Amino acid sequence: MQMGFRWFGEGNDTVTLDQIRQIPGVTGIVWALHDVPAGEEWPMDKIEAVRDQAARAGLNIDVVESVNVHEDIKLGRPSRDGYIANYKRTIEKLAQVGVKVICYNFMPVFDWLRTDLRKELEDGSTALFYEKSKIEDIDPFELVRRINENSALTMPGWEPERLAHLTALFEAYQGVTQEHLWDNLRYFLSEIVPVAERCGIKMAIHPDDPPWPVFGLPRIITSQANLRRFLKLYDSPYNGITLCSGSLGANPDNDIVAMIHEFADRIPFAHIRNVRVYENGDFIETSHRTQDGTVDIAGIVQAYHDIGFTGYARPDHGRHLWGEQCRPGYGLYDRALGIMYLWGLWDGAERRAARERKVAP
Ligand code: CS2
Ligand code: MN
Repeated sequence: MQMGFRWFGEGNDTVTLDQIRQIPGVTGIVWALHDVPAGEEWPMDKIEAVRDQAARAGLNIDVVESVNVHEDIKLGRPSRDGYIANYKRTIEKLAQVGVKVICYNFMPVFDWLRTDLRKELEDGSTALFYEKSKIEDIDPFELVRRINENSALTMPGWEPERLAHLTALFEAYQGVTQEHLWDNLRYFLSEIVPVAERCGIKMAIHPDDPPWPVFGLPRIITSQANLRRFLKLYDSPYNGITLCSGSLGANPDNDIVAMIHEFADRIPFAHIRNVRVYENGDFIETSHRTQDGTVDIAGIVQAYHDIGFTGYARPDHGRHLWGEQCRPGYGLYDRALGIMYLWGLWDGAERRAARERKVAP
């Protein structure tokens, strides 16, 4: 297991590369050009600038998260071919600087969706929170109307200045079913994966977060059965998964350990984090420790060890601790603590395996 740490770039992250290099066992950053809009080709000089910054800190740039997919590709619009051509050129450029894995997602309109970015936990720390009743069974056009009338009703991602843009996207997705989205994903993969194969880059789709449809928008990367279907859309080791325990774990029916075993050779990148799911379906992000949430993090790390996982991993969202001012979910402290917990589990698994090898006849 190779450990990375997400970094949003110089001037765009409260965490510095010097801090990251001091977290035990971290060998690389998980990075992206966050100022390049989805659909545009990444400029080589900007890619090289990140490569040089990371190299100065002794960190690799093997994993990119994310090269975002333009909505026209997800919608299957004729203009998708131009955006796909840009995507291919970005893959080729990333190969030139030694990138090994590209994470991306295929969620319409929103990336991760929460109702509160700083909900207080019992210990006074804060974390990302999802309140089901605020999102589910709500007509998005009705929500836009309500926020327009009373801006205090707003939620993360629904800031008044984004409402016109959101409305246009919701209109575009009307009538787009899950089956349409599967078709558009297949088309995208059939174009992209051959290029990735040629470049030696593994594509790794991130599951939908939360893993169910929201606001009437289709979502498909949500469960073990759907991941199986996804892998069959294009059968290649270069068409893989970013297995995110926190995203999938928001649905307690998802058995992450079983997924690690079933998809063992198709997981180039692991996101490991915990969530606590409440009986009413709300969930909050917690520390990475198994006992603090409902996701079996100890079992997950053991499963990665059992399959001989040599891919990349990172802690995922953390809580905001000790008064830290940071990007929601992406502070230094809780993710660094998370890494030490993950290494503790991993090293324990190594010791057990070595002992078992010794006593074996
Ligand atoms: C995060 C995502 O929600 C999560 O678990 O890891 O924000 C992730 O970074 C992107 O969806 C990947 O494209
Ligand atoms: Mn994730």
